[in-house]
Amino acid sequence: MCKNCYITTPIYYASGYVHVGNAYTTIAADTLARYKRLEGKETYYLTGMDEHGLKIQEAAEKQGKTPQQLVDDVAEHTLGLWKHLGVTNDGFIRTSDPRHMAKVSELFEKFLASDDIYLSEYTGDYCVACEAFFTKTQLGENNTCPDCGKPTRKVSEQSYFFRLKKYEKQLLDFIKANPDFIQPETRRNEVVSFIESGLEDLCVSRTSFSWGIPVTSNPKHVIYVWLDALFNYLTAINYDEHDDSLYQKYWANNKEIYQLVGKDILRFHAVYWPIFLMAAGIPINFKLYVHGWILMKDGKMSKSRGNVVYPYDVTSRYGIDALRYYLVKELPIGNDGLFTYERFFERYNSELANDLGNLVSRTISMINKYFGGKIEKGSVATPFDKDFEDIINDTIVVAKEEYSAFHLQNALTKVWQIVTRANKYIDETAPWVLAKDDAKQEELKSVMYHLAEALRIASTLLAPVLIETCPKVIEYLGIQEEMSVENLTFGYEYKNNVVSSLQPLFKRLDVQKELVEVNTPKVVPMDFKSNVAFDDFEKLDLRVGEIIECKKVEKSDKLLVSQVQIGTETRQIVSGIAETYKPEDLIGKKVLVVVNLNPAKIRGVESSGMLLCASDGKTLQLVEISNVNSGVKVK
Ligand code: ME8
Repeated sequence: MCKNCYITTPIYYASGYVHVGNAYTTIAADTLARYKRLEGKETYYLTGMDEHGLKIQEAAEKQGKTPQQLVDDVAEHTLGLWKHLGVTNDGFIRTSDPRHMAKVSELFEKFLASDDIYLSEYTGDYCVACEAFFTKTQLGENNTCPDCGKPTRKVSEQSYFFRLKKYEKQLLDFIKANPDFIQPETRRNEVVSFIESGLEDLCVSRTSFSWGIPVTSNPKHVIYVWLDALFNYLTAINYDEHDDSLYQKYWANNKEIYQLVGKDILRFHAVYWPIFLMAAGIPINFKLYVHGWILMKDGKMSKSRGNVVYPYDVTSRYGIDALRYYLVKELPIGNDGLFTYERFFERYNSELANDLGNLVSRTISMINKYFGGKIEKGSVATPFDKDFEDIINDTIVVAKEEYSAFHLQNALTKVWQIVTRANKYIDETAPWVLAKDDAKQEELKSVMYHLAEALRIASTLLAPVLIETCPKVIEYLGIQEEMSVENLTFGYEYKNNVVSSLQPLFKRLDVQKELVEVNTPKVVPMDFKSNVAFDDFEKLDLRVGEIIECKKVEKSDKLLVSQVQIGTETRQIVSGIAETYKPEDLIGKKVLVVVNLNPAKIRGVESSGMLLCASDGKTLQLVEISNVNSGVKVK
């Protein structure tokens, strides 16, 4: 059996913050990675950020940031979130990393040299949100994107193309020879019929924007974001570097590679990615595991619908385990799941607080009460012991298979059989009755031992999901060894006493009260940045400026370029305010300007300073001032 395991999530678009829907892939991958480590596998878990492309460039313009500032902010936020959610990634690749960029440039040139990429002219319908062209037959009503439903735009440009068609047969043969390459099977069938309907060569460069990896031999082109992004899975582990030991270990000589993706990005991973690998002569060693979406009552979670729930909204009140548990339990393999607070509270109360939480506190308190905290096997069995033991041992086998097949929901459901069976076992054996009968002490011991074993085994198997709760239960049972599923079986010898008292693991929620709470607009604590010294503040030079000229930046819906009079000087400043202001409305306005920011090029236009705006992300207003001459200091 292979000792190494490589697990990847798609790299997240750095255009905005992660919500509970797209957090799913990372939590699911973390669950799998934690499980594989429990199996004793050397596991490398990679996630990261997708930082190039028009989508990012436009999001940055909208926020009045440079793309680099935006991706730095989002990457920092996302890393903080993963840490908060207990995500145990080993690598975090960012596509703006110079090492990644250099390798993708090299690969592009290699594809040009091998004639896998050629130059031609392209006109097509492009979706900015998905960074993808679509053919007429793929488009939705009114030329909308078939994936996200947003309007597409016509884009026409001289472009490089990748010869996908050339690899059509080779890819089909590969998929047919490797039936488990794409899972579940429904997704595999979808991919096969997509390929059988005929592949078209893929446009792999853009000239209409600049935020991306330039083509080395023709730098007015930037490399298509998917060609750039997909190679993250290899550049992150030092593919083709001087020291490529990680690549050798986790890719070249490894057959246990899980690439997890949501169904929206199936085509990119099941068609383009293997073809890129074939062209580059890199083995296709991975298997693709495709999951569905977490939906809200009114459809997919999206900012424009206003139905977004962020992970912190949930974890700040109900804890990390509750969110992880809900998401993993909610998504059946191959289908979509739902996020509603009603459902979340229902699961929290019935499964976490009642089934598991109560089982733990009842078991520990009975072991204390009847045997002073000691767990012993007991020489006389009750009539229910054998059946209970069989269920536990069977669960171990099945849950392990389910985890490894990335059937996470099934794994949880299976382990829960131990929990529900244990609660039933308490009712069947009625330990409080046995306790009153001196002749039944050995049976009582056996009951307590079985319950402890149920908790030990269930906690070990649930540890990849309930990352805070399970280690606590193991500690409550007095077990000091590291958890492992390698030789997990009924029959542990307990050496230490259980803890003498414990706090409830999950406090029952008052559903009505919580529903009011989550539906009441929050008094959100102000996310002030940390303090700076006065000296640092003084480094900023803020002045009054008067806009004397203003026009739109070419090919941009969001940017205006203004000439701003600041005392005796005139500055050119680019601002992301075109959706709120017409150029002619700004002439004569007196505004506040940061004059000593390093000059930057935004969409190729030099900008030397920044106009201050108040913005909540939806509306925006320039900070104006009157009765003060331009050039005057603001302090
Ligand atoms: O797709 N429910 O990034 P991303 C479940 N940058 N999963 C969801 C979801 C939902 N409601 N919404 C999104 C990208 N996802 C590209 C990947 S890889 C070379 C480039 C999943 O930030 C989505 O399917 O839009 C993907 O797996 C992950 O969230 C990141 O999505």
